[in-house]
Amino acid sequence: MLNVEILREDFPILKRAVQEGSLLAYLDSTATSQKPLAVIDAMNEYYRRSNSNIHRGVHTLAEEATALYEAARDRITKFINAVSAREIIYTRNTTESINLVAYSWGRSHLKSGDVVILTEMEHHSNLVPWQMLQSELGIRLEFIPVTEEGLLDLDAYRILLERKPKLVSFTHMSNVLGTINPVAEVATLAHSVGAMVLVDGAQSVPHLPVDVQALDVDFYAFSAHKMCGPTGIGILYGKEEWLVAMPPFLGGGDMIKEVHLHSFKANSLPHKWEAGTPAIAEAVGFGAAVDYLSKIGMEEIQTHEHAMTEYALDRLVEIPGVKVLGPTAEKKGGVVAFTVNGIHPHDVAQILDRDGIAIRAGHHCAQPLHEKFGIPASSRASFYFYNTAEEVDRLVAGIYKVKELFG
Ligand code: 7TS
Repeated sequence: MLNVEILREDFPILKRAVQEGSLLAYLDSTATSQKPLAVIDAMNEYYRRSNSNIHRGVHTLAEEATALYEAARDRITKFINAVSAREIIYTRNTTESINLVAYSWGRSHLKSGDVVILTEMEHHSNLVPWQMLQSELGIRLEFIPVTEEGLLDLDAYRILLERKPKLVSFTHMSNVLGTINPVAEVATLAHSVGAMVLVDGAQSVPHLPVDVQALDVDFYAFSAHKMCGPTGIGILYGKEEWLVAMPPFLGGGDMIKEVHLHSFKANSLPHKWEAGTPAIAEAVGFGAAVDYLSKIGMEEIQTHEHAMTEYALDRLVEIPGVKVLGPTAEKKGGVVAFTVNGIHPHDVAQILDRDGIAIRAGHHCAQPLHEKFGIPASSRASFYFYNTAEEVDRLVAGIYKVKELFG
């Protein structure tokens, strides 16, 4: 069992009063998580003590900065059980990681008529890069349907596989429905027809144990800022053989071995994929975040969030006119999107904010999924290990208040 009250002490922002003196109830970690002192202090200390550019100086600070940057990569490698740090590429975020694959692998491996399979529950980050290739190269996009319950329709997927896709790209966990998809099963089926597999792990790596070797995926993308780390840095995991073979994404300093007026030789992994001065302090903060999460334990985090989700679902179904999207707690993570009959999600969020309760409203960058369910938008509460049952109670009381205000 997590000692949530003790863990909350690590997050200065959770002590903040917002709006008319109400204590913050932060129920929006799906958008971005809050940051513990361990991360804030690591970045602060880096700037105070070791700030320098990396991989290019011989002076002490340059060596320290390089060591810190690479030590963080080593921790991230272990955290998702990659084979080696050469498979861990720093990017800006999940979005950039997916764009890197679309740009480099997509443009060198796909041609007109090739099929790429996505799902109806994707974040725009895993839709638009492929739509861009659709217009540019004439690839064909197919979508695994989402059932009424909010699960992937695997029977329909098996039929889609008969079209011999080149790639299957899908989210590990939906940022709206909370659905946790059977990644290993989807990947095995994809590989059986020779397709590559890319997984959007933006919502899974922060909330459950992830082992990329056990899942046997080709690419896996995630962001630091949703897992207690800073904004501006993310990861693309890729199997070494693909990362070696693919043409570079961005060209410039650090990603080269040698450059002549008319040619260049790309650097070895992982540096081939990191052109220009990277987010060094952010990498240091990312490493501290991974240490922090590892110390708590990803299983424990998942168990706590499951309990929160179960409790929230129980309480929300009590409220007349409230409809929750997605499956039961057993099949999802700590994301609870809902509608309140006759009241716009933005009004729900705005009124909750008056009592310090932070939730998100809108289509959550998953507009096609909302279209599928015939709604323009939803309200969404999401949980992390620092959330409490009392905050769920405040959410529920807040929704009753919203209903009262709107008659
Ligand atoms: N994929 C999923 C499943 C996501 O939830 C998000 C962000 C992204 C990709 C993009 O991550 P980024 O770090 O590149 O921006 N999701 C959300 C959200 O649900 N509310 O705000 C951001």
